Amino acid sequence: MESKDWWKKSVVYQIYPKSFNDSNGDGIGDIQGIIEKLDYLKKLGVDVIWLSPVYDSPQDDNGYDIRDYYAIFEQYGTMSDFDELLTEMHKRGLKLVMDLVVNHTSDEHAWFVESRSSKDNPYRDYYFWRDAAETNNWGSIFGGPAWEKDEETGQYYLHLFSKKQPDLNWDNSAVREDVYKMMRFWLDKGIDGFRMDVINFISKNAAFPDGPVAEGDQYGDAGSDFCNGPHIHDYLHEMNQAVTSRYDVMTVGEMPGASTEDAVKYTDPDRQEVDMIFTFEHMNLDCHGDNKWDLKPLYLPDLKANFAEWQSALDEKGWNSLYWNNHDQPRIVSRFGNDSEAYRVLSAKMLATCLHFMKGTPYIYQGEEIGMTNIRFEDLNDYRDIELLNMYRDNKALGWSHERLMEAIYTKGRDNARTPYQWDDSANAGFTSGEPWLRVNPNYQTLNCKQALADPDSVFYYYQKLIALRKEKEIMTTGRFALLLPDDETIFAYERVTANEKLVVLCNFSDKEQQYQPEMVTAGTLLMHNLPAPEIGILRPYEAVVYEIQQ
Ligand code: TEU
Ligand code: CA
Repeated sequence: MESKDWWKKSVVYQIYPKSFNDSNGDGIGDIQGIIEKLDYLKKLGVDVIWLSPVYDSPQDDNGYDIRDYYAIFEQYGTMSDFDELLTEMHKRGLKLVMDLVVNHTSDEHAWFVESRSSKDNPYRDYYFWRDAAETNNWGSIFGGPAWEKDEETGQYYLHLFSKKQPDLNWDNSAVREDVYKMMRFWLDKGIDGFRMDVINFISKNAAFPDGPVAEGDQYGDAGSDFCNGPHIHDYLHEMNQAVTSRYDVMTVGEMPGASTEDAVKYTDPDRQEVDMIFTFEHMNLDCHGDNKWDLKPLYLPDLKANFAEWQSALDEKGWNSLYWNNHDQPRIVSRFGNDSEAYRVLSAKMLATCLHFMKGTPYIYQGEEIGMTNIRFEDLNDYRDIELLNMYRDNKALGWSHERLMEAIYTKGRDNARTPYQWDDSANAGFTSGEPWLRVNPNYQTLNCKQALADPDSVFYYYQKLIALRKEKEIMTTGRFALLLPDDETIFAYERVTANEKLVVLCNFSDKEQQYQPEMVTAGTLLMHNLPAPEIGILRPYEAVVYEIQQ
């Protein structure tokens, strides 16, 4: 019998359906396309698939704007395609975690269509409606004000994301009950859990006070007036007790702005809220403040210190997710590695080593396992993501040069992660026989899954080994983390310790040879390495080594 916390030993693979595999030539990935690739995912060795939203949606935010929680987006397929996917996954021992997007719906959702129709409609309070004087100075994360005037009733509705993503009013128990009912519908189909979209935003201070406006900003900082808001723990506990605790499932909450103190509360099993969360702190170290587009180089000791803080904060109680990539983040080999011809494969393996030997559940984003890279499309019209297109518009108006704007997009744009999966060197990387919805990265001729599967030294087989090792080495799940060489600016070193053994992990994040004290690994046996014949005390450019030491 599988243990209740099977997710502590699992490796999760995220599929962004629009870009994964197109089975019918319309240029859009789909569910049948995913089914075609399940044997590939089984070969990789992952245990769980996190599937980004496949629900009916007008696709304003690529499915994170849901129009009908009980239907499949027609270009992804049908409900019977979904049922087939779930059956085929379970046949292969793969679990399916769906994306739960309930901070907001699409403005085309029936609830919002009703709600906006009149002030006394029974669904009016499913969303936040206010007269002009009662709105506040918050901005939308996708640019512009967070309040949109609706001509029908002359009131404004709140949208933390796009105008087509109105925020649900979780203070209304009818909203909560409708969400729980929908969750049970999917859980009763047999899915194995939920990734919960910006779930720590669902509780707002409904007085909507203005937030302080930082120097140079246009909108107020909401602080805990929507991020980790007033009733967030009550609502997550209620959801746990009413729904998720009644199934053998995993839950991971996406939580921008959550600190380690917050995370201990959210993931402490005694509090019965969620199993783990996605932190954003390590993803906000290569920018000034919290403006991802205001670029600054990563200072490795900052990254090390942040991981160490999260590893120790959740060591006794709670659980970490571990990720470099997802559909909102640029590709890690281009971001913290080196995607040049000389170092792409090597640095991708180094980054994988650095992450997968930490304590927590690792998440692999589609293409990360073959070292897919960022793109640099010259023409802004080749981009599709609402967030980066709005940023270009807004910051151009603030005087940013085209060059600075494009560099920000090349470095941080979400489309970096959303270019079609590169299956092989045929037209459109084998993703589609039609016109892809987003251009394929031009490097697909040499960087693709077919090539990786044919090369025993590829990033793919390195990930396959890392994933297999997690099943074999209990210490990867239970060992206590301790950071080593905290001030070193090029080596990320740490150890994992149990009563009778330890692992020492050393990763060179630079393109120069580095040295370390040989006694750090004496009497150790080499467990993992990304270059042949490592020399103790020396790390070649982007070299990663892991030693196992009995104690
Ligand atoms: O993302 C939450 C979120 O805040 C992101 O927008 C992130 O901060 C930003 O994109 C960093 O580049 C979730 C989903 O993952 C994202 O795809 C959605 O756009 C967003 O919520 C709204 O549903
Ligand atoms: Ca398709």
